[in-house]
Amino acid sequence: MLDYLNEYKEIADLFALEGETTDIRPYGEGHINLTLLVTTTKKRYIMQKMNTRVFNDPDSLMKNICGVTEHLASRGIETLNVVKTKKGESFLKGEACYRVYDFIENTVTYQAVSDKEIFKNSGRAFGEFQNHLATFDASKLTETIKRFHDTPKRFADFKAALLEDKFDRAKDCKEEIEFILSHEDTYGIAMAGLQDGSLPLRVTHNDTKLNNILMDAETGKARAVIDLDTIMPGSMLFDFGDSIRFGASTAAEDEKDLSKVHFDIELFRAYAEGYCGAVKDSITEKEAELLPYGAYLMTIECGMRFLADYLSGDTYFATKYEGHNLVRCRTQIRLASEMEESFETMKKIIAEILA
Ligand code: ADP
Ligand code: GN1
Ligand code: MG
Repeated sequence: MLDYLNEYKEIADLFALEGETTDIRPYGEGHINLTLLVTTTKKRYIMQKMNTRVFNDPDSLMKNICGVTEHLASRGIETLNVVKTKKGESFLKGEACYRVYDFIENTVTYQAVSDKEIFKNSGRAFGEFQNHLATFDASKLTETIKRFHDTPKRFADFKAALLEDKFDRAKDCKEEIEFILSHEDTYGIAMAGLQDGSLPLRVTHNDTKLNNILMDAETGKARAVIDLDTIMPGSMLFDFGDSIRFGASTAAEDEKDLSKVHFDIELFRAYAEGYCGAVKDSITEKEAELLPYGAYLMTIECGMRFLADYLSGDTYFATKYEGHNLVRCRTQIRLASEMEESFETMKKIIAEILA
């Protein structure tokens, strides 16, 4: 294994850390940044090599993060604390870019959850997070990835990857391709609503999967929403939907055995209770009506993104083996098709919760 301490100590030493660095090792299950746990003689930190291919304007990205975290901290909400470089910068700029956060201790992240209470707590926390962002001045935010949840655009990107079929992989995933192609008429509803104003544009997190929230290791209550790279204007459907996509599943996002992967309506109910309870004063009728669709949309969108990346040779999401993105795509398709069957039940649940 790579000697991470040796490889990254010089970089860690450029940050204003307390104590002497004694250990550096990879940490977590994120797909985008290289996340390292740095231990010093005094405390622990998270150091990330920022993915500047995905986020190509790190200055604006860190300005967003500093703005949002200061906004939250000034309201007494636990959030990421950016540790500056010894020169006083919010991140280290160079051929590669790095940033450091305090490690938030006594917390856990889940890759899958069967405990309804924990999932409900995460729903409440993401809903409350949404409320806190409502008072953040959106004009201060840069859109870090343009058209991030513009599903028709994602579909066009998918079709371009399919047309190119750079690695001759399309032949191995005909069924998955067919599923994505055959659902085209369902992709435009959220964008159309944002464009005609019938869905409000809000400041949203946009990547609300369960491992982007730190839960208290003892109480199971949510402590802090993390991974703030994608905070930008969006729809509530995106935040609600992405949480359901990842968390209301009976298996991990990359479970190979599809017989274990199901959309769990009781987990959906638990999350919806937490989330809707928190946003009940601001959610519009149309948003409430479309929350189930948001869950389906984020799931199939993610499926087409995984499949497009598989077809393009796995250049976007971090993968652990060949075919990892295809495995991920298959779980998303399984979930999306089960959600399609459950729309009426989901709608009923949301209506009951908001009644
Ligand atoms: P990515 O964008 O690659 O998903 P994240 O910022 O989500 O990167 O970090 C990856 C993982 O590292 C998270 O899922 C979480 O488990 C852990 N993590 C990140 N920041 C912290 C922190 N400040 N304290 C504790 N754990 C953290
Ligand atoms: C990525 O950064 P991470 O691992 O929390 C991705 C999300 C996907 C998710 C799928 C910036 O999230 O959009 O839904 O993987 N983030 C980015 O697991 O593309
Ligand atoms: Mg993450």
